[in-house]
Amino acid sequence: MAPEADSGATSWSPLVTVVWIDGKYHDRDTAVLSVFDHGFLYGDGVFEGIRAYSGRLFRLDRHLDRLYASAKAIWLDVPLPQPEMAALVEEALGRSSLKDAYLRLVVTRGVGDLGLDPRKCPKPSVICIVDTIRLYPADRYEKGLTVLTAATPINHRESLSPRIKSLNYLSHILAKMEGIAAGVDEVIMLDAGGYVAEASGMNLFAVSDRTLRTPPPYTGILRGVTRDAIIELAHEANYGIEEQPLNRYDLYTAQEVFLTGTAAEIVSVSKLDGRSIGSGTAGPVTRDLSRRFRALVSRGD
Ligand code: PXG
Repeated sequence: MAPEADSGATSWSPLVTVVWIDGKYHDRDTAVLSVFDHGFLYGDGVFEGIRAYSGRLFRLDRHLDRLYASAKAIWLDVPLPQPEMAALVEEALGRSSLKDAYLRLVVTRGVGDLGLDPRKCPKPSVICIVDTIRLYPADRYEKGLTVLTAATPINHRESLSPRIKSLNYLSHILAKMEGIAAGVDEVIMLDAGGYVAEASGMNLFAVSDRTLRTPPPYTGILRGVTRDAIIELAHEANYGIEEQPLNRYDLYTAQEVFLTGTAAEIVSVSKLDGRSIGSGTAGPVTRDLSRRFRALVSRGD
């Protein structure tokens, strides 16, 4: 696929935000979608959030594998093969002057009629946004986040599976709003059975005695690309890893708790539901894994 240039995107201009929509490039102001797109009308679609470090996309293939799996699960045919999607994402990044970037890749059911019947949407929409993201102020990476357990659980795994990275984030947004209303930085969500699931857009780890514990994806959480990278790094560093269901007690009594995600990277939890976790600042294992993660992303593998 050779996407055509559009809307003043000349090769020499210092572009920052770049948006590719169904074959055309736009800047932030001209990047618009139809109000009849079912991604907008019904949240009918899937997405990925991908980071680039020094101009290199971090684990693009893993993100694309998950995107195509999410699409399969919602019975959506992505209108271009995975290698072409990879080339398009690389090209969109190259169009931006950003070297450290955050990319949002979205595939929706496409433009249709009112009425949720997806047969009225002949062509899925594909969108790739190249921009930046910052979830927390820099000092939170030193001090850790204050966190609350939200009353809103994640979706049931047999309803809208949390393993699908879909455009339906309402339960996570409602949980996030509970945290905002309570004046904390972040929330932890439980699953329908009361086990600890994940944060509003991050996976979670508890650390005690050099062993990391984290919920397994099959119980119904998103299998994070950052989570997998941390598990690999922890193996290399000879930490124990246990993927097992956790409850709040396990977090309250852990020496360290940290969260992982593409946008947030690795950030520790200093307080959960009023209890200080460990020393109350980023602990030694979290710091060690953060250092290793920085080295990994700068190596780019
Ligand atoms: N759980 C959920 C529900 C997520 O949405 C993660 C875990 C972490 O997965 P990765 O693959 O990123 O390690 C996510 C990812 C945002 C934002 O805009 C959210 C995510 C990723 C990027 C940006 O808040 N969520």
